[in-house]
Amino acid sequence: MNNRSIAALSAILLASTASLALGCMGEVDDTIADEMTADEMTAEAEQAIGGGSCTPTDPQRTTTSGPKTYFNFAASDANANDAKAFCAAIGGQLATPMSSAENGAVKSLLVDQRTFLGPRQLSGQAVTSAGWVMPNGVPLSYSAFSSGEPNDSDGIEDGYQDCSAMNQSDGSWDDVSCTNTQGYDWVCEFGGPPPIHCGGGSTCAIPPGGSTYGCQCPAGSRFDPNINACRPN
Ligand SMILES: [Ca+2]
Ligand SMILES: [Ca+2]
Repeated sequence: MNNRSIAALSAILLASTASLALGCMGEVDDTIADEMTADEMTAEAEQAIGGGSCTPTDPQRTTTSGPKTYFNFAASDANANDAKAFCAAIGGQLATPMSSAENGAVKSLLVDQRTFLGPRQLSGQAVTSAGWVMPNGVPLSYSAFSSGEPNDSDGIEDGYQDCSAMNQSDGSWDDVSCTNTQGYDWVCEFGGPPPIHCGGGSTCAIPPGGSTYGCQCPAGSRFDPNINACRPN
């Protein structure tokens, strides 16, 4: 959540508080209170602030291109599906260059031979070049596959290579397996504010029942994004 969002939320909470106060004084404007109590709004705000805004692993390198920020993570035993899930859990997506400038920004981050990217191929295609989409399912408007790629390894499309990776040597792409652990790095991209490093006694973790990382605080305290730290309840 950015500062503007926090300011807007604060304004809503203030308006709600004012309505409740007026309600106590016998006024009739309790519309907002009817829809959601102040406690419920506060709980919802804190939940929103805590989700999807941090990364549990520091990126190896970072850069920007236009409004996008890119984080390069070194892989241990991740495959392309793991990398996709990780980027989503920290509030971004696997890097999906949409121009030569963005492709160059991603290439500038690479420190190992291969790095997973976001483009992937829908299943059931007849040819190796068909059905390539961005992580949101929209067909690619830009690609930088090497000559002879995508080839599904042997030129016959049978779903073996339906994910993509960038070659460090020249920034070109190759289609690769989504499930094989290949020791590749991966780059996540963020269209808005990138995730932060949790500070002030907080830890970046996925809360029980959640799906995205957020700064979590020990019992008896809560995370305050304005100071990036835990403070007592
Ligand atoms: Ca394929
Ligand atoms: Ca290939």
